[in-house]
Amino acid sequence: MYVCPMTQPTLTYFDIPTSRGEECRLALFIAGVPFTDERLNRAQWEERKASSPYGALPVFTSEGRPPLAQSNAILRMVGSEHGLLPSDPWESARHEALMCSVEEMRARLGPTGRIKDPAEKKLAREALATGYFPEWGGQIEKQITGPYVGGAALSVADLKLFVALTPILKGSIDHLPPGIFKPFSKLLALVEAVKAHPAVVKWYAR
Ligand SMILES: N[C@@H](CCC(=O)N[C@@H](CS)C(=O)NCC(=O)O)C(=O)O
Repeated sequence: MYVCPMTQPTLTYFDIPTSRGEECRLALFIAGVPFTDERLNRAQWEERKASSPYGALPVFTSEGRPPLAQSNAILRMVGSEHGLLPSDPWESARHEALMCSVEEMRARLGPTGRIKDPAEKKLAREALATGYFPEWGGQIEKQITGPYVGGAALSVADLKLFVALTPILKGSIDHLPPGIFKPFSKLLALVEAVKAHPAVVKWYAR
């Protein structure tokens, strides 16, 4: 049985408005869970890294529980506790599979950010833009019922897609044209629907 903790839980991440920690913060906020929004700088993180479960952030801590790491596990926990995942286990697992696919996409894109040589980086990103991304976008498109992944109800998978795709759609990633997702109308409509969701608007207006 779930026992409500006496102190509010903490979501620990970096002070950046993108990526894995942001989607967890957004999910907690939308779920209406009061939480401590702990933001570490690099020096603070280096001190804590070795004692974190998997040497990476985000980490979610709640009284009486072991710390929970891995963004998808945190999102699944918040989503299933607070109605941001479907109650049907199979449909819920389909949402989780999509979140795994977003992590796979990040695993392809992330290393290109660490390429030092500008020409090499450009080539790597252009290869993703013409090969990997159109294929990935097509796979995700097929998973979307519309406007959200599961239809009318917002889920943590929608939040993850929104956070992961926004920098690309804004053209913030060098050599990734913002138009790479243009053929995927459901995907683009989903991002717009999440952006316009009243709770999401409220989170970014804080
Ligand atoms: N699979 C993990 C990946 C976590 C991850 O790579 N986190 C990055 C920030 S988005 C991090 O902690 N980087 C700092 C480090 O690895 O020291 C998840 O989904 O949470």
